[in-house]
Order: sequence, then C-alpha cells, then structure tokens
Amino acid sequence: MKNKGFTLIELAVVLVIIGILMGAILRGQELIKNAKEKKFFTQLEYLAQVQFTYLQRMGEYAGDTDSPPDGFIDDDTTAWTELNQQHLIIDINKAKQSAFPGVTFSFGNGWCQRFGGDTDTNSLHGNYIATTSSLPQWVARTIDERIDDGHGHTGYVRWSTSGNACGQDYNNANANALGNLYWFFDL
Ligand SMILES: [Ca+2]
Ligand SMILES: [Ca+2]
Repeated sequence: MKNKGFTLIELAVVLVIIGILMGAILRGQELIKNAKEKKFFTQLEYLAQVQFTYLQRMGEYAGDTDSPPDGFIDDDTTAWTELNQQHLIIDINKAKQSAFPGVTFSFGNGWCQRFGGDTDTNSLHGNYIATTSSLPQWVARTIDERIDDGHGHTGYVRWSTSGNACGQDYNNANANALGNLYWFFDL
C-alpha cells in the first residue's frame, strides 16, 4: 500500500525550514529594534548639540526665558521656537518626533535630591531632554547602561512611569513598561 502522507524525513525537512524562517524573522525584529534605539539615541545627542550651539551663539539656552537668564530651560515651546529661529532646527514637528511612534521630545529642567544614590544628599539641578510618556523601558535602560550608571533613579539618565524627572529604578520583570526618559545633558 502506497503512503500518500508525509514521510518522517519530509516532515523533518519542513520543520527545519519553519525553524530557519522563525529564526530569521526574530533576528530581523531584533535588528529593527536595535536600529530604532540607535536612531533614538542619535536624536537625543543631536538635540543636546543644538542646545550647546545655541548657548555658544546666544549666551543662554533656547527656552531659558528668565531675565536675566538663569541657565535653566523653563519653557519648552519657546525652546523649539528659538532653536528654529536660529535655523538649528528646520522643522519643529519633525525634530520633536522620535524614532518611536508617538514618543516626542521636550526640554526642561529638573531638581533632584539623591543624586548618585539613596544616601547621597547632594542635589542635582540641570537641564534635560525628556520624552513623552510612551517610551519602552528597555530603550531608556539600554542608553542608561551605555552612557550612565544603568539605574533609572540615579545619574544623568533617568526613567519614570509617573513623570518625575528624578526617576525610579528599572523593573526587571517588565522591559516594555512605558515611561518618560530624562537625560540631564549638561551636567
Ligand atoms: Ca530659566
Ligand atoms: Ca541612570
């Protein structure tokens, strides 16, 4: 009697092909994730750079509306407008939009206690570039581990689910939790 179904060898070949395809898809997704994170980080660096250029040129940060300027960015809307007026940013909406859909950038300043750890009573007051509240935790953590101390509540890179610029530490159980990243870029 002739067997019209798959032989074991045919089945094995099909399973191997499915495995190879699945592996390729997963690797592709990983590459896309990495590329987005790298682009996001480049965007952050670019925004810090344009603020430094503005500072050199104008003697104050864009968005520091105090008179005289006190060195701290206090108005996000003014910051983008002034950077645009100096042609450091051509398209404000485009420059605000990060590599992650719906996650935009803003400027501000934050005053945190506990800089350097829970027992450090020194205060930290600096300017930051922040994101709106839908950045996955793993992105902030990757950047924190690359350029800072790897903790969301200390150092120059911080991360918060509640909009507190001083941050909270990363939750190992939920790499995709959404929150705000704060990068104190001028300290
Ligand atoms: Ca100010
Ligand atoms: Ca940190």
